[in-house]
Parts: sequence; structure tokens; C-alpha cells
Amino acid sequence: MSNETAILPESTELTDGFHLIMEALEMNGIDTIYGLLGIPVTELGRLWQARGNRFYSFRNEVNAGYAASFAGYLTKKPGVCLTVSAPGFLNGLNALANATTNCFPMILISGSSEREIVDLQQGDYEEMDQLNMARPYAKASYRINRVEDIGVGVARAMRAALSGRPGGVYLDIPARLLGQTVDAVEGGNSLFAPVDMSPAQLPAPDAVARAVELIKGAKKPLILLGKGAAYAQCDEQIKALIEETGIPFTPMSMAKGLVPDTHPQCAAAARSLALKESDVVVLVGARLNWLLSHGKGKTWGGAKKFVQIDIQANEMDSNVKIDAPLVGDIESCVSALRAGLKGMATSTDWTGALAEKVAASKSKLNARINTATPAMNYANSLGAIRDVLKNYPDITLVNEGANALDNCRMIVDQYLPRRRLDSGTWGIMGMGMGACVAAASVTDKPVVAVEGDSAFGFAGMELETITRYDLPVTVIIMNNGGIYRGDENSPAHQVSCMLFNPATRYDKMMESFGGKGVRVTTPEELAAALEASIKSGKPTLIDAVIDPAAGVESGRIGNLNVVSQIGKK
Ligand code: OXK
Ligand code: ADP
Ligand code: TPW
Ligand code: MG
Repeated sequence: MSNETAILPESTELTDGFHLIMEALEMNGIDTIYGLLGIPVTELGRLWQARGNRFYSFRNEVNAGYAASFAGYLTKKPGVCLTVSAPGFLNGLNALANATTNCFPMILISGSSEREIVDLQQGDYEEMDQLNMARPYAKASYRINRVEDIGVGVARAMRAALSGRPGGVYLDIPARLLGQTVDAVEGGNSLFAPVDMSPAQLPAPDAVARAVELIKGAKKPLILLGKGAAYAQCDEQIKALIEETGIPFTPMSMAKGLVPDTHPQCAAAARSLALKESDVVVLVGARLNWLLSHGKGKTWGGAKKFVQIDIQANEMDSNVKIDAPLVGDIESCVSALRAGLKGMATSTDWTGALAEKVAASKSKLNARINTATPAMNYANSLGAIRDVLKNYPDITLVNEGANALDNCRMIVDQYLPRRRLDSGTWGIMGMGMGACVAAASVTDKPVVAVEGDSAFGFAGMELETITRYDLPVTVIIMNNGGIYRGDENSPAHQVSCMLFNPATRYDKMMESFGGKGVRVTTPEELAAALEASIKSGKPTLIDAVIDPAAGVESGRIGNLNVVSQIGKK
């Protein structure tokens, strides 16, 4: 790699690609980068910190990428991840693809090698055609080749990540660009702060009228809140729509807390009944993908009409007919619906039936939570976690695993918007530690992660990152010794492909990094350890020993699994 420097008279004050990129990011409101450094971007990280900005340095780019994407989700501003070329880029690309899939705004910036050598495949240092590799996984991909294009390049990346449906954007920064120099005044003048990057998009009046008519005519209406609704940050509008109309609602996992789970209109604990029996369903920032059984089949019961609020026009009819599409930003659409639905009341037969089911489900669940078992199971351990966390509604809860995910989502209530980060649309494992760093860096408040032992293992080394930055993060490992279960029989002379080493002490791992490690075997010990760690504000890992026999395959989505019938009776 070579650093090309233009030859200019000595008296001219110069700037270079490094400085112009940093200034452009700052002008766009970016003050934090998540990444992992090396050739050719090491100096960019150093200079960024020297300017007083924050750099969270990770142990693997994928985790930095997850952090950037969750920071983007939480702040409605693209999270920025910085990586080195080829292998670093590829590690980051996983997170970029996940961000795009989840509609989180993120920018992956990677250094890249010399174009002339890469394009002739002459074997440059970390050679790879990164721009083209990124295209299918990103919402947009750009390369900046000239210093004078840095302002436009960064603005374009920001706008692509934020406008319309948010997503992941790749920005390719050739090593040569970083070292390129230009007259400082000229360079400075080429930068600008873009205006109105996420513009309001008003729904058409006839579309609003169609939706209003449908909802008003409903006997059993239901509002389904998705993470798009949480992302939109119009929490009061959404709550007002729900309360003014009396329509019951159910949240998708990351929309939990947008309106409190304990709200009288929350039908989460009657989810199956609500989905099946409803006649008009209003989707607010939620796609009818696999998580919603594609809007059809026995989950949805009989005839159903859908109203869908989404900024992405071609999301409509993607799985089933949308009877009243409302294309626009959620705040504008919800406010238009509120105006049209003034005076609407929802039948108490419907809300009463749901409330009855909610009460029955809650008492059934509480009975399970309150049943002591010789070894902790998911219900009684998560019940203990729930009871501690209800006193700390402001904490961000990070959650991944299979049983550890599904039981936590069901048992632990959320009270405030955007306080739950999880494996999202892909059910991706490994997002947890990045999400912890993102939440701590964005909120400056305590973070609690409930992690399956497998899920945690994808990013365990980031415990060092958490301790290095002294973040107020408590990681709880639901340690059942395996994927789904820890008691699977192993074939002769082998260890089952679903099992982990039962001697593993995750608490000791944390201690080795200077954090606090605790091992607990009862709900009481778990509650005490969690309470103490939240109060301490210090990096803590609680190794919660769970009955190896407690889990079920794939948690609540075992129905999606494929099992061979050959040789089975
Ligand atoms: C909910 N429920 C409750 C409560 N809340 N009961 C009592 N009290 C409270 N507070 C009830 C609810 O009514 C449901 O029962 C049940 O608990 C489960 O609710 P919920 O909301 O979790 O819904 P469900 O049916 O499990 O599934 C919806 C889902 C969700 C698909 C959107 O499961 C989900 O987000 N899944 C993500 C799965 C995932 O990504 N896994 C990671 C990878 S696993 P009923 O009686 O009303 O039905 C994997 O990849 O491989 O194994 C792999
Ligand atoms: P969930 O997994 O919670 O069901 P999804 O990720 O499937 O949620 O859906 C989120 C949807 O929200 C996406 O279709 C996205 O286009 C939409 N969305 C995101 N932000 C906005 C916004 N500000 N206005 C309208 N729609 C939005
Ligand atoms: C990137 C497949 C889904 S859930 C899971 C795996 C490996 C782990 C479940 O075990 P865990 O939880 O975390 O110990 P528990 O409580 O049920 O025992 N690779 C990626 N993503 C996914 N989803 C998988 C693999 C998977
Ligand atoms: Mg496990």
C-alpha cells in the first residue's frame, strides 16, 4: 500500500482524508465509533479519540457492528462501525446484513486496498473487492475515491441509512484516500451538514379514510406494535391512539414497553387468542414475516382484514392482502388515524374476553414461577429476574438464546420504550455483548443481559471490552450446559454436538478480566446477586446454573425445525 501525497507549496495549509472524514462524521452528529483497528485505519481511530470523540474498541468486528446497529436503533442516528480491510470487513458485514434485515440505521466504514491491484487480482495486502461484496447485504454501498468527495460521500451514506426504511450502508474508504491531501480551506468548504435526513412522509388522505372506515367497522380490532414503532420515537402518539380508541394491543418482542406490558389494554398474555379472534389488525411498524406466521394459517384463524402502517410501500401485500395500506412515517400515520378515529369505542365483549384470558395466563405463569424446583428452571429463575427488574424500569434488557430468549420475553415485563434489545428478525445469536455496549454507551444507565450459554459464547471475549470501559453491565448466563438442553445423550466415544463442557465457570471468566463473577443456584441467590450488581454499577457476570433438563428444542419455535423420520417408529 502506498500513501500518495499531493505536492503543494510549503506555505499552503493542508488537510487530508483522515481529517475530512472525521469532520464530516462530526458534522453529521456522530461522536462515537465502534470498531477494531489495524492497517489502514489505525490512525483514524487515534485521531478520532484525540479530538475528544469516543471510540469503543472491540475484540471482533462483528460485535462492534452489532453495537453500531443497536446504537442506531436506539438513537435514530446511524451507528458507525470501523473495520480494517477484507477479513475485518467480512466480520463487520455480518452485522451490517443483520442491521439491514432489522431496519436499523448503521454505517460500516472499512479501509480497503489499492484498486489497481485488487481489480487485477494481483494479491494486495488484504485484497478484496469489498464494495461489490457488500452490495447484496446492504441497503446501499458507496466508495469515496477523492478527498473532495468526502462531504458528499458521508452525507450520502447517512441519508441512505436513515431515510425511508432504515438500513445498513457500506462506505468503502481506500487507504490512499486517507492520506490524500488538499488545501485545508477548500477541503473544509467541501463538507456540509445535510438537512432533514429522515423526512416526514404523510399518508395520502384517501388511504387514511380507507383505514379509518375499516377500523371503525371492526368488532374485534387489534393493534400490533413492531420494533419499527419503537424506532419511530413517537411514543406518546402511539399510546394516545391506543387509549383513545380502547383497542387492545400486542407488542412484538422489541416493541415491548413502548406501551407498558402491564397496561390494561395489553393483550400480550392472550396473544394466540388475540391473533386468532381479531377481525381487523392494525400493524404498526411490524412486518408479516415468519414471526407473524406470514399473516396466515391457524395462528390467524378465520377471515381477517389488515391495516398496515409502514414507510416502505412495497412491504404492503408482501405476504397477504393488505386491505388498507397506510404508507408513510409512523408518527404522521398514527396522528392521522387518531384524528379520524375520534370518539371510537371498542366493544367490551372483545376487550373483556381478552382481559379474562390475560388474567388466566398470568396466574398460570405465576404458579410456574412460584414453584420451587431442586435445580433452577427457566420459569423460577426468570421470575426472580423479573421481580428485581420491575424496580428498575429504565434498565435496558438485552436477551438472546432459545429457551433463555423465549421465556425471558414472556416473563420479564417492560415498562418503557426501547429498553429491550434482542436477536431480532433473524433470531441471530451473538448480538448480546455488542448490544450491551451500545445500550451502555447510549443511555449511560445500567444494562442487564439475559443470555443462553450458547448465545453468550459467540461473543464471550467482549467481557474484556465491557470491563475495559468499566460499563454498568450485568451479564446473566442461563447456564444449562448446552444448546436448548444440557442433558442430551452423547453417541459412543463422542460428545453430543449440542452439549458444552459442564465444568465451565463463566463467573471465573469475568473475574479474569477484573469484573465481578458470581455463581448462583437458586432464584433467591440470583435475585440478590442481580440487585447487588445493578446497585454497584460495575461489570458483573452471574453464572446462573439451570437444570440441564429444563429446556426444549428451539424454545417456542420448535415447530420450525426439520427432523428426519427415517428409522423412527
Ligand atoms: C406472554 N404470555 C404470557 C405473558 N406474556 N403469559 C402470561 N403472562 C405474561 N406476561 C403468553 C402468550 O400469550 C403466549 O401464549 C406465550 O406466553 C408466548 O408468548 P410470546 O409473545 O412469546 O409469543 P410466541 O407464541 O412464543 O411467539 C411469537 C414470536 C416470538 C414468534 C413472535 O416467539 C418470537 O419473537 N420468537 C423469536 C424466536 C427466536 O428468534 N429464537 C431465537 C432463535 S432459535 P399463548 O397461549 O397466547 O400462545 C433458533 O434459531 O435454531 O433454534 C433455533
Ligand atoms: P418486528 O420484528 O418488531 O415485527 P419488523 O422489523 O418486522 O418489526 O418491522 C419494522 C417495520 O417498521 C419495517 O417494515 C420498517 O419499514 C418499518 N419502519 C421503521 N421505521 C419506520 C417509520 N419511522 N415509519 C414507518 N415505518 C417504519
Ligand atoms: C448466528 C442457531 C438458535 S438458538 C441457539 C443457536 C445456536 C442457541 C440456544 O442455546 P442457548 O439457549 O443460547 O444456550 P438455551 O437457553 O435454549 O439453552 N448461529 C447464529 N444464529 C442462530 N440463531 C443459530 C446459530 C441457534
Ligand atoms: Mg443453553
